[in-house]
This record gives sequence, structure tokens and C-alpha cells, in this order.
Amino acid sequence: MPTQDMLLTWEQLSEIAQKHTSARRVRRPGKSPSTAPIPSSLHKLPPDTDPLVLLYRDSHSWCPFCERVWFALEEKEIPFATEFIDLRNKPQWYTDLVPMGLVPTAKIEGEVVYESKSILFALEAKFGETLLPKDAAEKEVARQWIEADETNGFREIAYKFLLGDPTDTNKLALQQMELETKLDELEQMLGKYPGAYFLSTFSLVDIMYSPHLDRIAVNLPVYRDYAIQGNPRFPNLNAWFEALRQRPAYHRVRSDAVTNNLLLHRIFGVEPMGNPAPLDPDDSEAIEYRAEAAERLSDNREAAIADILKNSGVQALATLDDLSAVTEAIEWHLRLLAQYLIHKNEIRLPWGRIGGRDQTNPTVAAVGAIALTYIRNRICAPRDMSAGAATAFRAATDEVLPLLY
Ligand SMILES: N[C@@H](CCC(=O)N[C@@H](CS)C(=O)NCC(=O)O)C(=O)O
Repeated sequence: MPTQDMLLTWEQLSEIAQKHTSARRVRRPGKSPSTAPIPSSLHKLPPDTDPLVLLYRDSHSWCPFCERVWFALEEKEIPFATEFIDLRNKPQWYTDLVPMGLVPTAKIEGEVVYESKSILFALEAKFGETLLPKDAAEKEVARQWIEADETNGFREIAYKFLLGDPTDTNKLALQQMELETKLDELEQMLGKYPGAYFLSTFSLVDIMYSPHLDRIAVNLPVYRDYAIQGNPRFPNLNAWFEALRQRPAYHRVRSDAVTNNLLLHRIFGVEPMGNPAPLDPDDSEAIEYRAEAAERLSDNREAAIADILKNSGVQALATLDDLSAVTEAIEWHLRLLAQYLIHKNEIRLPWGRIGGRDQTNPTVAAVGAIALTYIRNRICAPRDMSAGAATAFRAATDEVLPLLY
């Protein structure tokens, strides 16, 4: 029977988790987001030196345009600092700094640059053209295709279809055809050069397209019952998605399918037509992602517990003015989840035996079930952890939950 003693302490869990993953974040107590990723090249900076690049981005890390810049910074291995902007309550100094008040903006050696495309080109100009082809003719194609991403209407057409009126089936069918025409164009572009990327090597063109194509590809099956991934009509696009997955920088900056699916509903109120795709087993089984998820949970547990207490509805199970038993039950179940993440096969799940302090009180399991269900969908990648870790986290939650009762 799982008892208090059976579970490791947070300190033990954190120590074991950190052995299996190098992923770390900095804590930002009392701020949003409560943690921030550490750029992979920050260690290259001499001590007490400020990075040459400061990226202003959205505090929820949802913005696809910010993702482009982050992706390029990681690919180019540029150490950078991040300033998070709350888009619902932008500070005056930010709107004074940036005429349109949009993110991303970058300060590159003190020079303010806004618009993701301009930032990408500025990074190429200052830090070497590693993401543009060397061949002059191919570089010209790169410039045209980067421009085309902004002007060819692909994004607008895809979102018109995604956000279209589900009751107007004729219009939806037309919108689908329009999108397919655009996807066919991308298919042809991807076929022009050898290899899976748009040009003969990975480039800014891939970076321009990836955040939007990613979001569109995982949302279409759920919200419009339409698939790009796995669709034989788009072999080049499918090879391109696969090639992106081979890039470590991509895994640092991408969001996971669940985050994207939930966001479309939360932000735009779109109703799903189908269920989310199964969680990717490559991510959910990988020990480095499981360990990262456990490390995040250990490190950020105070913020997680406070959030669960405040927003999950679990307080209804507390006796008047006494949150301590509920807090303890939440904490116990989060530790159970963390331990399951790192010791999947060695930990015995409750199998209906009630965990926590009071092993005869079913309310403890109810609190655990609410806490885990809430936190499973609450985490957002890459705001809280990498997409791979978020997938491992959600998969472990799904496995633990049914065994609480
Ligand atoms: N064309 C811009 C678009 C940037 C953009 O639309 N950013 C959104 C977030 S995804 C934003 O800042 N929204 C805040 C607002 O509209 O006030 C770029 O490429 O950087």
C-alpha cells in the first residue's frame, strides 16, 4: 500500500531526475511565467557579461512569430536574454519602445528590431549567414520564399478554414479546397531542392514556416477532421515534419499537440470535431523527457500546488478554512506522479488503495484525481517545459489517474 514513506522526498526526486536530463530552467518567483528556459548557448558567455541579444516575447510562449526568432537563436547558438511581455497588459515602456506594440522585438547590440522576419535577417547580418544559402541564386530564392510566407495568404486561408462556421458545410468544403491548393504549392516548393527542407539545407525558410505549419497540422484533425500528417497527397510536407524532428533546436522551441489543441479552443472558442491524437509514444517513453517533466514538477511544485488550490475547484473538498489536508493530498499525488515519471516500472501505483496521510479517506483520492486532471491540461509547452516533457507528463498522468480508484 502506498504510504507517505513509500514515496521519495522532493529533494530525492529532484536529484534523480536531474541525473537523467540536462534541461534546467530559472525560477521567476511571483512572475509570469514562473520559470524560463535557459538558452542552450548561454554558457558560452564570459561571466558577468550581458548577452548581445535581448528577446522580448509573450509571457505565455504561445506566439508563433516569437518562436521563429527563438528557433533561429537556438540554431545559431547565440546566447540571449528574454524579457516576457504580458500581451493582455503591456507595460507602457514596451508600447513606447515598439510602435505597433507587437512581439517579438529584439535588441541586438542595443539596436531595436521588430517584426520577426526583420529580426531573422538582422541576426543573419550580425552573427553570420548560417541560415541562408551560400549560393547566390539559391539565396535569392530564399528571399523570395521568405517574402512569400508573409504574402501568399497561406496562414490566412488555413485559419479561415480552422475558424470557419462548422454549420456552413458548403463554405467549409470550399475553404478546405483553398487550403489544399496552398498546401500543394508548399509541396511543390519542398520538391524543388534535394533533401527534406525547402532549400538544399535547413534555412530561414523552414524557420518562417515551422511554427504555423506545426500549429495548423495538429489542429486540423481535431477541429476540421482533416489531416496533413500521414496524408499521401503531401509526401514532401510529411518528410519535412520528420526532418524538423531531427533538430535539437526545434525540440527546445516547439509546442506539443495538446497545448496547440487546447489553445485554439481557449483563445478562439472553436469547438472540436474529433478527439486529440494519441500522445506521441516517442516522447512519452523517452527517459530524458520523463526526467525533465519530473524535474520541472519538483522544482516548480510550489507554484503548481498554489495554482491547483486556486483554480482547479479542489477547494470545495476542504473543510472550512482548513486547506492543509487538501494541500497535503495534492502534494502527495504530485510526488507520486514525479516518482512514476522517473521510476515507471519500479513504483507501485495505488490500485484503488487510498494514498496520503489518511488512508481510509476517499476524499484524498478525489483531491488527487482533481489535481492530476487539472495539471495535466494546465501545463503548456514550451512555457512550462519542453514539448517532449509535456507529452511525457500528460502520458504519465493518464496512466496514474485510473489507478487512484
Ligand atoms: N508581423 C508580426 C506579427 C507579430 C504578432 O502578430 N504578434 C502577436 C502575438 S502572436 C502580438 O504581439 N499580439 C499583441 C497585440 O496584437 O497587441 C511579426 O512577424 O513579428
